[in-house]
Amino acid sequence: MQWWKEGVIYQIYPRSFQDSNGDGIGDIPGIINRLPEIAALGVKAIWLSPVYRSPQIDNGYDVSDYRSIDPLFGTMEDMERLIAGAEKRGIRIIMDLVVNHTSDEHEWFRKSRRREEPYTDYYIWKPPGGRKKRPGAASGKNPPNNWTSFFMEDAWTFDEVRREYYLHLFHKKQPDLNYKNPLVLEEVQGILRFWLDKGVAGFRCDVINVLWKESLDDGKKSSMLTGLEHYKCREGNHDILRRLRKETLDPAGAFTVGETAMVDLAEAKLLSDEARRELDMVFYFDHLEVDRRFARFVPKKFRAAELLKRLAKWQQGLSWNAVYLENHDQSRIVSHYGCDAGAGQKDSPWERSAKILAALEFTLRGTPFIYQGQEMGMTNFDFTGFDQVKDIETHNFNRLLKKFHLPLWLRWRWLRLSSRDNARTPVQWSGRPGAGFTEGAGPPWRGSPWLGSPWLGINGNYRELNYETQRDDPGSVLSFYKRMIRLREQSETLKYGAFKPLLATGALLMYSREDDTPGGTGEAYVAAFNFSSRRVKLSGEGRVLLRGNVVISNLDKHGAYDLVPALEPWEALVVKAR
Ligand code: ISL
Ligand code: CA
Repeated sequence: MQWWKEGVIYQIYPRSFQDSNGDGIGDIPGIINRLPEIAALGVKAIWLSPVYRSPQIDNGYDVSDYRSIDPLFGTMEDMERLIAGAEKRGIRIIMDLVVNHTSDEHEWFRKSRRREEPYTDYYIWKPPGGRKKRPGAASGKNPPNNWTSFFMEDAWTFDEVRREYYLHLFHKKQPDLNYKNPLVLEEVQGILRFWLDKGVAGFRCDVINVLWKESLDDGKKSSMLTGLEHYKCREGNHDILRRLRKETLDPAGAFTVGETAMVDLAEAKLLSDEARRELDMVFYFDHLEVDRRFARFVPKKFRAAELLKRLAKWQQGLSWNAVYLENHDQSRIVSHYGCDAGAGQKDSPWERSAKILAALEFTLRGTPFIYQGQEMGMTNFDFTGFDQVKDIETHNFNRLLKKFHLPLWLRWRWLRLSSRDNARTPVQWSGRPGAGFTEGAGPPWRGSPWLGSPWLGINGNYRELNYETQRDDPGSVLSFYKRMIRLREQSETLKYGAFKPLLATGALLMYSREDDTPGGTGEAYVAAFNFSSRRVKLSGEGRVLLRGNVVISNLDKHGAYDLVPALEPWEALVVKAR
């Protein structure tokens, strides 16, 4: 029995979780102070977004020393106290492994740009491009190829010291490591061993499917990422993962979940197939882009039938799923697929739809991940303009859209929905100024420059929507999450049963989870969801399917159910059909 199939994993984005020293930035002592609340949720592990030393260009996903803790977050002793404190509560710690790239302030890069051995080839360096000026290259630039970055910029930067270009699939201060140099893989093995020796249980592996750049040839022009075909899920990448697994991770019994950008089902199967010993599971994005174009950036109409089709594809396509609805890069799911009207209010569309999404997550097959604040229904930010946004991805995309002369109102409409800052506003622990996140001296929100103000604005709905108002309310979103976690833990069918799509029309979707193993219990649950603010009638077929004893209702319905005529607005209903 693998622990990571049995339990729930809680993601913490440290800088927004809990500040303990009044500088307006979350830190590790703050997390330690909140271990009782995390344990009360009933999770089995914490995935910690990066706390390593970093210039913080990409909020820690730009690492300058993998073996030390950034002073913003505390000390190595704090980290060791967190690991020990969590373990005392039966909670494992999973670190964020960011090794597709380092910070340009990492010692390796500082020496590589000076051609100091053995670091000269730790990164991907190339002289300026061919003799003819590359079409489309910015003036004065002559990059080795036409690749673009995930942050909508050139993927190459000319270094004045080495007089060559270096590759960066993200920010120019995040140079990509060169995995064709065997020394790089050895360094990564050393990082893994360092943290495994500290007692961590495994790793969430950042963009772990783009490590191997097969060639540096020009890419096919693409709307999103020119060059992707040369480095996404290449055979060399699989070899790297198998080696890390065989030589370091398996001997330590370590867990891994890969974050695999732009991955398709066939690639995800290869990466997470147990027999191939690469990753235990992967984060894909398909189910969160039902109402989006160009990955998650341009909105389109949400259709429940499309969501069910994509859920079924991955639930039935992979032997095990990482089930998640939020993380530090995604908008808040209650604002995305739910409705955040009446945020913080009892029996509002917000409360119902936050619960409908919890019911969805915990009746899917796979390891559930909860992102900090999701358990209390935190919503997208209430910023009113780009001046309040900190995320570099949002600002870069805004700059790109400006080049295409999109008006400000349209740019803001799109980007306020997709900005990663939606998930990064401070966790709302109480209704007091600073939302219980910080007691900093500065004004309690909007991230003003004074010391002690939160690094990013606190959502103005913190007064009504916060942990304290929900903790002791049996009808709260938080209490509903706790019930879902317990229900799943107690049900082998909800954990391991087969996923079967049943029907989806308009805003209504239904599926079942069944123990159809030979000699199994034959137990089956049927789940029905109304993703709309309108009452939805059930068809004859739907009524027949949704029969049995209620086990989950976000409207507190219970008892035997037969021939249900309709679902109320934002209603989730799960019955034990047999
Ligand atoms: O591809 C994405 C999913 O739509 C992008 O959101 C995301 O940037 C990409 O998957 C990589 O994300 C990870 O690596 C980045 C870092 O900025 C993100 O926070 C991290 O989750 C670079 O380290
Ligand atoms: Ca702090």
